[in-house]
Amino acid sequence: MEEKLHLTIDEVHQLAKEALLANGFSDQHAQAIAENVTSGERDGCASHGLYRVLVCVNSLRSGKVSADALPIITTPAPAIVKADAQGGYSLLAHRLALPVLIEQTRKTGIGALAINHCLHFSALWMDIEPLTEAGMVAFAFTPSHAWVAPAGGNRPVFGTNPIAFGWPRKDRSPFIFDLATSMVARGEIELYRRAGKPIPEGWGIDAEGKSTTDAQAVLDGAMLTFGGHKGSALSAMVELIAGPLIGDMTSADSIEFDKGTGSSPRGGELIIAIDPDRFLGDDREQHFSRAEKMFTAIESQGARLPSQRRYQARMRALEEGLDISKKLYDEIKALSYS
Ligand code: NDP
Ligand code: PYC
Repeated sequence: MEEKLHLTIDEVHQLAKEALLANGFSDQHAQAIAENVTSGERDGCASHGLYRVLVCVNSLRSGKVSADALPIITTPAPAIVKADAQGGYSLLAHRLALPVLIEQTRKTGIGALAINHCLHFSALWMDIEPLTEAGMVAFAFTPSHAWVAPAGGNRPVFGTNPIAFGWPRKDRSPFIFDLATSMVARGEIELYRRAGKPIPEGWGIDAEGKSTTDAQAVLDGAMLTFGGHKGSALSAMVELIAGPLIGDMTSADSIEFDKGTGSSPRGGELIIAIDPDRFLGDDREQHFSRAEKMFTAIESQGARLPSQRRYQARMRALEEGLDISKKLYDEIKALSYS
């Protein structure tokens, strides 16, 4: 049984921020990253929680990410916002560009934010939740590193390429799903490897193309898409719309840039926001009540909505704090002294 430590949410944030600052990240970047990984840990998303501090520091030490880049935000067209992260992590660029995206989308009804030239490690639900809080429908996409074989193939082409979608709900937490187009996020397989546990059958293949439950063999071989050819098509879409369309790298470009350092993927992220008021005007309530009927129909048969697990974990963590792996805690603490 893995040894755990009980921490408050503030202590988790402090642990992350101290390690990031000690390794040279500017206060703005350290704050944005620490807030993000703390939210991941709080919401029960361990693959995109504190564990990512190790990857961020490795990326910095490998010279793959800027510690203090100041993003440049521009609006080249009324519905287009661009955030050039200048080689830093995406999160500060997202933070600075978000109010601009919301303002533009209120004017135009639909708006797109391209975050470019960034390193990206984070869960996408965090990038769209603030848009749903502003009453908007939102989508987010990002490629990663080429780790995933296309359906019918056996060599990596795609990243784990997540897609997130958010729908605002009156007086309730938003409907959000956020899913890798691979069977699982790579971070999940990394957590199995760290725990020395076999992964479920079907998540990936080894370097010879054979199915395996050995986490390391899949990390060295290829991950598989979810839903066979359907996940493969969606993954290709993410490569295209959050790569070439916005003038940025594909997952294949990103892994080449990485040069085997194990750093976070480099590339872009596309976020699309829609203001329902521009479609519906005064009829919003009437039409949104139909959405609520659909959510009720799902839940009334015992099925759950995506994100419900996260929201429950969030409530628990806010009330009781969090149990953190002691091994991970020690590794992050050690980053400040090594
Ligand atoms: P999961 O397969 O665990 O979950 C995907 C989605 O399905 C979540 O919204 C989840 O909600 C929901 N869900 C899970 N089980 C059920 C169920 N039984 N009924 C209804 N809904 C369900 O996540 P992934 O492994 O696909 O991805 C994990 C994270 O990794 C994502 O946040 C993603 O953004 C991130 N990621 C980031 C990448 C990057 O490059 N930055 C690359 C790849 C992934 P809930 O959370 O409530 O369980
Ligand atoms: O877990 O697949 C993943 C991932 C890639 C980049 C950030 N997370």
